[in-house]
Amino acid sequence: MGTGERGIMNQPTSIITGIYGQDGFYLAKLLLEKGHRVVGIQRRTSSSTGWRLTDIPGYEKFCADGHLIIEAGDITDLSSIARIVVEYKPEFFYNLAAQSQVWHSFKSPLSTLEITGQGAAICLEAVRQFSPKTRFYQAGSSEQFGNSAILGKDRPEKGVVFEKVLDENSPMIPRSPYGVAKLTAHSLVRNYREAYDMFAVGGILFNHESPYRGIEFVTRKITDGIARILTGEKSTIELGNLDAYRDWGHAEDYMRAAWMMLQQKDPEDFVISMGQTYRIRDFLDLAFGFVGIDDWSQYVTINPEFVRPSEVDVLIGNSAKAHNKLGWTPEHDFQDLVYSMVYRDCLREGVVDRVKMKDEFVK
Ligand code: NDP
Ligand code: GDR
Repeated sequence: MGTGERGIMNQPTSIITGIYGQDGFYLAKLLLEKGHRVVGIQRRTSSSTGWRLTDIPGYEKFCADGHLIIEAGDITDLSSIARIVVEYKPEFFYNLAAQSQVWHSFKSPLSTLEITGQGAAICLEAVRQFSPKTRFYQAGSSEQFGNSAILGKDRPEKGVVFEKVLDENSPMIPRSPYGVAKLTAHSLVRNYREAYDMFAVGGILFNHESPYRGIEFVTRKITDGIARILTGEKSTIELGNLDAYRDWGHAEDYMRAAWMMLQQKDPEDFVISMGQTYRIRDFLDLAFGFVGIDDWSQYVTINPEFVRPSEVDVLIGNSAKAHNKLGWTPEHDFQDLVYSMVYRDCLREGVVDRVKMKDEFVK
Protein backbone atom coordinates (compact mmCIF):
# COMPACT_ATOMS: atom_id res chain seq x y z
CA MET A 1 0.00 0.00 0.00
CA GLY A 2 1.07 3.60 0.41
CA THR A 3 4.55 4.60 1.40
CA GLY A 4 3.61 7.15 4.05
CA GLU A 5 4.59 6.85 7.68
CA ARG A 6 2.67 4.22 9.56
CA GLY A 7 0.34 5.10 12.41
CA ILE A 8 1.21 4.67 16.02
CA MET A 9 0.25 1.00 15.96
CA ASN A 10 1.95 0.28 12.64
CA GLN A 11 -1.46 0.30 11.03
CA PRO A 12 -2.54 2.26 7.97
CA THR A 13 -3.79 5.80 8.39
CA SER A 14 -6.90 7.07 6.61
CA ILE A 15 -7.94 10.70 6.43
CA ILE A 16 -11.67 11.30 6.07
CA THR A 17 -13.08 14.71 5.20
CA GLY A 18 -16.78 14.98 6.02
CA ILE A 19 -16.39 12.49 8.87
CA TYR A 20 -19.33 14.01 10.72
CA GLY A 21 -21.75 13.25 7.88
CA GLN A 22 -23.75 10.07 7.30
CA ASP A 23 -21.11 8.40 5.14
CA GLY A 24 -18.30 9.58 7.40
CA PHE A 25 -19.94 7.68 10.23
CA TYR A 26 -20.15 4.38 8.31
CA LEU A 27 -16.71 4.72 6.75
CA ALA A 28 -15.01 5.61 10.06
CA LYS A 29 -16.76 2.67 11.74
CA LEU A 30 -15.59 0.29 9.00
CA LEU A 31 -11.99 1.51 9.01
CA LEU A 32 -11.74 1.47 12.80
CA GLU A 33 -13.04 -2.11 12.78
CA LYS A 34 -10.25 -2.90 10.31
CA GLY A 35 -7.68 -1.42 12.69
CA HIS A 36 -6.89 1.76 10.77
CA ARG A 37 -5.93 4.95 12.43
CA VAL A 38 -8.64 7.38 11.29
CA VAL A 39 -8.02 11.10 11.09
CA GLY A 40 -11.25 12.99 10.59
CA ILE A 41 -11.31 16.57 9.38
CA GLN A 42 -13.89 18.79 11.02
CA ARG A 43 -14.74 22.29 9.88
CA ARG A 44 -15.78 24.83 12.43
CA THR A 45 -19.54 25.13 12.86
CA SER A 46 -21.57 27.01 15.44
CA SER A 47 -23.63 23.96 16.39
CA SER A 48 -22.59 20.46 17.43
CA THR A 49 -22.32 17.90 14.62
CA GLY A 50 -20.89 15.00 16.61
CA TRP A 51 -24.09 13.00 17.21
CA ARG A 52 -23.30 10.26 14.73
CA LEU A 53 -19.68 9.42 15.57
CA THR A 54 -20.38 8.80 19.24
CA ASP A 55 -22.58 5.86 18.13
CA ILE A 56 -19.52 3.98 16.84
CA PRO A 57 -19.07 0.98 19.16
CA GLY A 58 -15.90 1.66 21.19
CA TYR A 59 -15.88 5.36 20.24
CA GLU A 60 -14.38 6.57 23.52
CA LYS A 61 -11.70 3.89 23.50
CA PHE A 62 -10.78 4.71 19.89
CA CYS A 63 -10.40 8.37 20.84
CA ALA A 64 -8.43 7.62 23.97
CA ASP A 65 -5.95 5.23 22.32
CA GLY A 66 -5.31 7.45 19.30
CA HIS A 67 -7.11 5.35 16.69
CA LEU A 68 -9.60 8.14 16.08
CA ILE A 69 -8.27 11.68 15.83
CA ILE A 70 -10.21 14.78 14.87
CA GLU A 71 -8.28 17.62 13.23
CA ALA A 72 -9.70 21.06 12.56
CA GLY A 73 -9.69 21.95 8.87
CA ASP A 74 -11.77 22.99 5.90
CA ILE A 75 -11.57 21.66 2.36
CA THR A 76 -11.84 25.19 0.99
CA ASP A 77 -8.61 26.07 2.80
CA LEU A 78 -5.53 24.49 1.20
CA SER A 79 -3.31 25.45 4.11
CA SER A 80 -5.39 23.40 6.54
CA ILE A 81 -5.65 20.30 4.35
CA ALA A 82 -1.95 20.47 3.42
CA ARG A 83 -0.96 20.74 7.09
CA ILE A 84 -2.91 17.59 7.95
CA VAL A 85 -1.61 15.64 4.94
CA VAL A 86 1.99 16.62 5.77
CA GLU A 87 1.53 15.61 9.40
CA TYR A 88 -0.03 12.20 8.81
CA LYS A 89 1.16 11.16 5.30
CA PRO A 90 -1.84 8.83 5.15
CA GLU A 91 -2.11 5.65 3.13
CA PHE A 92 -5.69 6.61 2.21
CA PHE A 93 -7.55 9.89 1.77
CA TYR A 94 -11.35 9.86 1.44
CA ASN A 95 -12.87 13.16 0.36
CA LEU A 96 -16.46 12.92 1.57
CA ALA A 97 -16.90 16.57 2.51
CA ALA A 98 -19.33 18.56 0.41
CA GLN A 99 -22.24 20.93 0.38
CA SER A 100 -24.29 17.83 -0.39
CA GLN A 101 -27.86 19.14 -0.68
CA VAL A 102 -29.06 19.45 -4.26
CA TRP A 103 -31.95 21.77 -3.35
CA HIS A 104 -29.65 24.09 -1.41
CA SER A 105 -27.23 24.24 -4.34
CA PHE A 106 -29.82 26.22 -6.32
CA LYS A 107 -29.95 28.74 -3.47
CA SER A 108 -26.16 28.92 -2.98
CA PRO A 109 -24.54 27.90 -6.26
CA LEU A 110 -21.25 29.69 -5.70
CA SER A 111 -20.51 28.27 -2.27
CA THR A 112 -21.54 24.84 -3.57
CA LEU A 113 -19.04 25.15 -6.42
CA GLU A 114 -16.39 26.31 -3.97
CA ILE A 115 -16.87 23.48 -1.45
CA THR A 116 -18.02 20.60 -3.61
CA GLY A 117 -15.98 21.36 -6.74
CA GLN A 118 -12.93 23.43 -5.82
CA GLY A 119 -12.68 21.70 -2.44
CA ALA A 120 -11.89 18.46 -4.27
CA ALA A 121 -9.13 20.25 -6.20
CA ILE A 122 -7.65 21.45 -2.92
CA CYS A 123 -7.64 17.92 -1.48
CA LEU A 124 -6.08 16.50 -4.66
CA GLU A 125 -3.41 19.21 -4.69
CA ALA A 126 -2.51 18.65 -1.05
CA VAL A 127 -2.08 14.94 -1.73
CA ARG A 128 -0.19 15.48 -5.00
CA GLN A 129 2.26 17.91 -3.44
CA PHE A 130 2.84 16.35 -0.06
CA SER A 131 1.92 12.66 -0.17
CA PRO A 132 1.62 11.54 -3.79
CA LYS A 133 1.49 7.81 -3.00
CA THR A 134 -1.65 8.26 -0.90
CA ARG A 135 -4.65 6.52 -2.43
CA PHE A 136 -7.44 9.04 -3.00
CA TYR A 137 -11.21 8.50 -3.02
CA GLN A 138 -13.58 11.17 -4.29
CA ALA A 139 -17.26 10.94 -3.35
CA GLY A 140 -18.94 11.25 -6.74
CA SER A 141 -22.66 11.18 -7.36
CA SER A 142 -25.41 9.94 -9.65
CA GLU A 143 -26.42 13.63 -9.85
CA GLN A 144 -23.56 13.91 -12.35
CA PHE A 145 -25.73 12.02 -14.88
CA GLY A 146 -28.65 14.42 -14.78
CA ASN A 147 -31.50 12.95 -16.85
CA SER A 148 -29.33 10.66 -18.97
CA ALA A 149 -31.43 7.64 -17.99
CA ILE A 150 -34.36 9.03 -19.97
CA LEU A 151 -32.63 11.11 -22.64
CA GLY A 152 -35.02 11.59 -25.52
CA LYS A 153 -37.93 9.94 -23.67
CA ASP A 154 -41.05 11.14 -21.97
CA ARG A 155 -41.25 10.99 -18.19
CA PRO A 156 -41.99 7.39 -17.27
CA GLU A 157 -45.02 6.03 -15.49
CA LYS A 158 -44.94 3.54 -12.64
CA GLY A 159 -44.01 0.06 -13.74
CA VAL A 160 -42.01 1.17 -16.77
CA VAL A 161 -38.89 -0.88 -17.40
CA PHE A 162 -36.06 1.54 -18.11
CA GLU A 163 -33.90 0.64 -21.07
CA LYS A 164 -31.09 2.96 -20.16
CA VAL A 165 -29.39 2.08 -16.94
CA LEU A 166 -26.57 4.34 -15.96
CA ASP A 167 -23.03 3.01 -15.86
CA GLU A 168 -19.50 4.45 -15.85
CA ASN A 169 -19.75 5.35 -19.54
CA SER A 170 -23.15 7.05 -19.57
CA PRO A 171 -23.32 10.74 -20.52
CA MET A 172 -22.93 13.14 -17.62
CA ILE A 173 -25.17 16.18 -18.08
CA PRO A 174 -25.92 17.50 -14.59
CA ARG A 175 -29.08 19.44 -13.80
CA SER A 176 -28.07 21.29 -10.61
CA PRO A 177 -25.15 23.40 -9.40
CA TYR A 178 -24.37 20.50 -7.05
CA GLY A 179 -24.21 18.08 -9.99
CA VAL A 180 -21.97 20.47 -11.91
CA ALA A 181 -19.64 20.76 -8.91
CA LYS A 182 -19.49 16.98 -8.49
CA LEU A 183 -18.78 16.49 -12.18
CA THR A 184 -15.95 19.02 -11.88
CA ALA A 185 -14.49 17.07 -8.99
CA HIS A 186 -14.92 13.78 -10.86
CA SER A 187 -13.17 15.18 -13.95
CA LEU A 188 -10.31 16.47 -11.80
CA VAL A 189 -9.82 13.01 -10.31
CA ARG A 190 -9.46 11.52 -13.78
CA ASN A 191 -7.09 14.31 -14.77
CA TYR A 192 -4.85 13.83 -11.71
CA ARG A 193 -4.80 10.10 -12.36
CA GLU A 194 -3.73 10.61 -15.96
CA ALA A 195 -1.43 13.60 -15.48
CA TYR A 196 0.37 12.59 -12.29
CA ASP A 197 -0.12 8.84 -12.17
CA MET A 198 -1.91 9.18 -8.85
CA PHE A 199 -4.06 6.43 -7.40
CA ALA A 200 -7.23 8.53 -7.48
CA VAL A 201 -10.70 7.06 -7.97
CA GLY A 202 -14.19 8.46 -8.29
CA GLY A 203 -16.98 6.45 -6.75
CA ILE A 204 -20.19 7.32 -8.62
CA LEU A 205 -22.63 6.54 -5.86
CA PHE A 206 -26.40 6.58 -6.24
CA ASN A 207 -28.58 7.75 -3.35
CA HIS A 208 -27.81 5.92 -0.15
CA GLU A 209 -29.65 6.33 3.10
CA SER A 210 -29.76 4.98 6.65
CA PRO A 211 -31.06 5.95 10.08
CA TYR A 212 -28.05 8.33 10.15
CA ARG A 213 -29.20 10.23 7.04
CA GLY A 214 -29.42 14.01 7.38
CA ILE A 215 -32.93 15.23 8.18
CA GLU A 216 -33.10 17.48 5.11
CA PHE A 217 -33.01 14.59 2.60
CA VAL A 218 -36.38 13.25 1.51
CA THR A 219 -36.17 9.74 2.98
CA ARG A 220 -35.25 10.83 6.49
CA LYS A 221 -37.62 13.80 6.30
CA ILE A 222 -40.38 11.26 5.70
CA THR A 223 -39.40 8.74 8.41
CA ASP A 224 -38.75 11.46 10.99
CA GLY A 225 -42.05 13.07 9.99
CA ILE A 226 -43.94 9.81 10.44
CA ALA A 227 -42.58 9.41 13.97
CA ARG A 228 -43.56 12.98 14.87
CA ILE A 229 -47.03 12.55 13.37
CA LEU A 230 -47.50 9.50 15.58
CA THR A 231 -46.53 11.48 18.68
CA GLY A 232 -48.95 14.25 17.69
CA GLU A 233 -46.15 16.82 17.37
CA LYS A 234 -46.83 17.29 13.65
CA SER A 235 -49.89 16.87 11.49
CA THR A 236 -48.27 16.75 8.04
CA ILE A 237 -44.99 16.41 6.17
CA GLU A 238 -44.34 19.11 3.56
CA LEU A 239 -42.72 17.74 0.42
CA GLY A 240 -41.99 18.77 -3.16
CA ASN A 241 -41.99 16.49 -6.22
CA LEU A 242 -43.28 13.01 -5.39
CA ASP A 243 -42.82 11.60 -8.88
CA ALA A 244 -39.03 11.54 -9.18
CA TYR A 245 -37.46 8.07 -9.27
CA ARG A 246 -34.43 7.26 -7.15
CA ASP A 247 -32.25 4.14 -6.91
CA TRP A 248 -31.88 3.93 -3.12
CA GLY A 249 -29.34 1.77 -1.29
CA HIS A 250 -27.92 1.55 2.24
CA ALA A 251 -24.97 3.78 3.21
CA GLU A 252 -23.23 0.95 5.05
CA ASP A 253 -23.04 -1.12 1.86
CA TYR A 254 -21.92 1.88 -0.17
CA MET A 255 -19.06 2.82 2.16
CA ARG A 256 -17.84 -0.78 2.01
CA ALA A 257 -17.70 -0.31 -1.78
CA ALA A 258 -15.71 2.92 -1.35
CA TRP A 259 -13.17 1.07 0.78
CA MET A 260 -12.96 -1.74 -1.79
CA MET A 261 -12.17 0.75 -4.55
CA LEU A 262 -8.97 1.77 -2.77
CA GLN A 263 -7.88 -1.88 -2.35
CA GLN A 264 -7.70 -2.53 -6.11
CA LYS A 265 -4.51 -3.01 -8.07
CA ASP A 266 -5.34 -0.13 -10.42
CA PRO A 267 -7.34 3.07 -9.86
CA GLU A 268 -10.69 3.04 -11.66
CA ASP A 269 -14.09 4.69 -11.27
CA PHE A 270 -17.11 2.62 -10.25
CA VAL A 271 -20.88 3.07 -10.23
CA ILE A 272 -22.49 1.86 -6.99
CA SER A 273 -26.24 1.34 -7.15
CA MET A 274 -28.98 -1.21 -6.51
CA GLY A 275 -30.35 -1.28 -10.06
CA GLN A 276 -33.93 -0.73 -8.88
CA THR A 277 -35.78 2.54 -8.85
CA TYR A 278 -38.76 3.85 -6.88
CA ARG A 279 -40.71 7.09 -6.78
CA ILE A 280 -40.91 9.23 -3.65
CA ARG A 281 -44.58 8.17 -3.42
CA ASP A 282 -43.49 4.50 -3.40
CA PHE A 283 -41.20 5.29 -0.46
CA LEU A 284 -44.17 6.95 1.26
CA ASP A 285 -46.36 3.86 0.65
CA LEU A 286 -43.80 1.58 2.24
CA ALA A 287 -42.79 3.83 5.14
CA PHE A 288 -46.37 4.68 6.19
CA GLY A 289 -47.32 1.03 5.65
CA PHE A 290 -44.80 0.01 8.30
CA VAL A 291 -46.84 1.95 10.89
CA GLY A 292 -50.17 0.65 9.62
CA ILE A 293 -51.22 3.70 7.57
CA ASP A 294 -52.28 2.65 4.07
CA ASP A 295 -53.53 6.04 2.89
CA TRP A 296 -51.01 8.77 3.69
CA SER A 297 -52.66 11.50 1.61
CA GLN A 298 -53.93 13.43 4.66
CA TYR A 299 -50.42 13.44 6.16
CA VAL A 300 -48.50 14.83 3.17
CA THR A 301 -48.84 18.32 1.73
CA ILE A 302 -47.06 19.67 -1.33
CA ASN A 303 -45.03 22.82 -0.84
CA PRO A 304 -43.80 24.25 -4.17
CA GLU A 305 -40.81 25.71 -2.32
CA PHE A 306 -39.32 22.21 -2.27
CA VAL A 307 -39.74 21.67 -6.02
CA ARG A 308 -36.42 22.21 -7.79
CA PRO A 309 -35.94 24.58 -10.73
CA SER A 310 -34.65 21.59 -12.73
CA GLU A 311 -35.17 18.07 -11.50
CA VAL A 312 -33.42 14.77 -12.15
CA ASP A 313 -36.53 12.73 -12.96
CA VAL A 314 -35.11 9.23 -13.06
CA LEU A 315 -32.01 7.60 -11.62
CA ILE A 316 -31.26 3.91 -11.99
CA GLY A 317 -27.75 2.52 -12.00
CA ASN A 318 -25.90 -0.49 -13.37
CA SER A 319 -23.18 -1.72 -11.01
CA ALA A 320 -22.05 -4.71 -13.06
CA LYS A 321 -18.48 -3.42 -13.03
CA ALA A 322 -18.45 -3.16 -9.22
CA HIS A 323 -19.95 -6.63 -8.90
CA ASN A 324 -17.44 -8.17 -11.28
CA LYS A 325 -14.23 -6.28 -10.41
CA LEU A 326 -14.70 -5.39 -6.75
CA GLY A 327 -16.79 -8.40 -5.83
CA TRP A 328 -19.21 -5.95 -4.20
CA THR A 329 -22.73 -7.04 -3.33
CA PRO A 330 -25.14 -5.13 -1.09
CA GLU A 331 -26.33 -6.73 2.13
CA HIS A 332 -29.41 -4.56 2.65
CA ASP A 333 -32.41 -4.35 0.32
CA PHE A 334 -34.86 -1.49 -0.11
CA GLN A 335 -37.42 -2.86 2.36
CA ASP A 336 -34.72 -3.38 5.01
CA LEU A 337 -33.53 0.16 4.51
CA VAL A 338 -36.93 1.81 4.84
CA TYR A 339 -37.88 -0.38 7.78
CA SER A 340 -34.69 0.44 9.69
CA MET A 341 -35.25 4.17 9.17
CA VAL A 342 -38.90 4.09 10.28
CA TYR A 343 -38.00 1.88 13.24
CA ARG A 344 -35.17 4.09 14.49
CA ASP A 345 -37.14 7.33 14.23
CA CYS A 346 -40.14 5.79 15.98
CA LEU A 347 -37.87 4.35 18.67
CA ARG A 348 -36.35 7.77 19.33
CA GLU A 349 -39.78 9.40 19.55
CA GLY A 350 -41.14 6.72 21.90
CA VAL A 351 -43.71 5.34 19.41
CA VAL A 352 -41.96 2.16 18.34
CA ASP A 353 -44.96 0.11 19.45
CA ARG A 354 -46.75 1.51 16.38
CA VAL A 355 -44.25 -0.11 14.00
CA LYS A 356 -45.54 -3.37 12.54
CA MET A 357 -43.50 -6.52 12.66
CA LYS A 358 -41.30 -6.46 9.62
CA ASP A 359 -42.26 -9.98 8.56
CA GLU A 360 -45.79 -8.76 7.90
CA PHE A 361 -44.46 -6.64 5.06
CA VAL A 362 -41.20 -8.04 3.80
CA LYS A 363 -41.76 -11.25 1.90
P1 NDP B 1 -23.43 14.82 4.52
O1 NDP B 1 -24.01 16.11 4.06
O2 NDP B 1 -24.14 14.03 5.57
O3 NDP B 1 -21.93 15.07 5.04
C1 NDP B 1 -21.07 15.98 4.43
C2 NDP B 1 -20.05 16.43 5.45
O4 NDP B 1 -19.14 17.34 4.82
C3 NDP B 1 -20.64 17.15 6.65
O5 NDP B 1 -20.14 16.59 7.83
C4 NDP B 1 -20.15 18.58 6.48
O6 NDP B 1 -19.88 19.24 7.69
C5 NDP B 1 -18.84 18.34 5.75
N1 NDP B 1 -18.39 19.57 5.08
C6 NDP B 1 -19.14 20.42 4.34
N2 NDP B 1 -18.38 21.43 3.91
C7 NDP B 1 -17.13 21.23 4.40
C8 NDP B 1 -15.92 21.94 4.30
N3 NDP B 1 -15.83 23.07 3.61
N4 NDP B 1 -14.82 21.43 4.90
C9 NDP B 1 -14.89 20.30 5.62
N5 NDP B 1 -16.02 19.58 5.77
C10 NDP B 1 -17.13 20.05 5.16
O7 NDP B 1 -23.24 13.93 3.22
P2 NDP B 1 -23.21 12.32 3.08
O8 NDP B 1 -22.47 11.74 4.20
O9 NDP B 1 -24.56 11.85 2.74
O10 NDP B 1 -22.36 12.17 1.74
C11 NDP B 1 -20.94 12.10 1.77
C12 NDP B 1 -20.40 12.53 0.42
O11 NDP B 1 -20.92 11.68 -0.60
C13 NDP B 1 -20.78 13.94 0.00
O12 NDP B 1 -19.68 14.46 -0.73
C14 NDP B 1 -21.96 13.76 -0.90
O13 NDP B 1 -22.08 14.83 -1.80
C15 NDP B 1 -21.59 12.45 -1.58
N6 NDP B 1 -22.70 11.64 -2.05
C16 NDP B 1 -23.67 11.27 -1.17
C17 NDP B 1 -24.68 10.44 -1.57
C18 NDP B 1 -25.78 10.02 -0.65
O14 NDP B 1 -26.80 9.54 -1.13
N7 NDP B 1 -25.59 10.13 0.66
C19 NDP B 1 -24.73 9.93 -2.97
C20 NDP B 1 -23.63 10.36 -3.78
C21 NDP B 1 -22.65 11.18 -3.33
P3 NDP B 1 -21.05 19.98 8.51
O15 NDP B 1 -21.61 18.90 9.39
O16 NDP B 1 -20.30 21.03 9.23
O17 NDP B 1 -22.04 20.51 7.53
P1 GDR C 1 -31.04 13.94 -4.00
O1 GDR C 1 -31.74 13.53 -2.63
O2 GDR C 1 -31.41 15.28 -4.44
O3 GDR C 1 -31.31 12.82 -4.96
O4 GDR C 1 -29.51 14.00 -3.58
P2 GDR C 1 -32.95 14.19 -1.86
O5 GDR C 1 -33.33 13.21 -0.81
O6 GDR C 1 -32.68 15.58 -1.43
O7 GDR C 1 -34.08 14.24 -2.99
C1 GDR C 1 -34.52 13.06 -3.63
C2 GDR C 1 -35.76 13.36 -4.45
O8 GDR C 1 -36.84 13.68 -3.57
C3 GDR C 1 -37.52 14.82 -4.09
N1 GDR C 1 -38.20 15.52 -2.99
C4 GDR C 1 -37.61 16.11 -1.95
N2 GDR C 1 -36.31 16.20 -1.59
C5 GDR C 1 -36.02 16.85 -0.44
N3 GDR C 1 -34.73 16.92 -0.05
N4 GDR C 1 -36.97 17.44 0.34
C6 GDR C 1 -38.29 17.38 0.01
O9 GDR C 1 -39.15 17.91 0.71
C7 GDR C 1 -38.63 16.68 -1.18
N5 GDR C 1 -39.81 16.40 -1.79
C8 GDR C 1 -39.54 15.70 -2.88
C9 GDR C 1 -36.42 15.65 -4.74
O10 GDR C 1 -36.99 16.59 -5.65
C10 GDR C 1 -35.63 14.54 -5.42
O11 GDR C 1 -36.19 14.18 -6.63
C11 GDR C 1 -28.95 13.03 -2.72
C12 GDR C 1 -27.82 13.73 -1.92
O12 GDR C 1 -27.35 12.84 -0.93
C13 GDR C 1 -26.68 14.09 -2.84
O13 GDR C 1 -25.58 14.57 -2.07
C14 GDR C 1 -26.25 12.85 -3.62
O14 GDR C 1 -25.20 13.14 -4.49
C15 GDR C 1 -27.44 12.28 -4.40
O15 GDR C 1 -28.45 11.94 -3.45
C16 GDR C 1 -27.08 11.02 -5.18
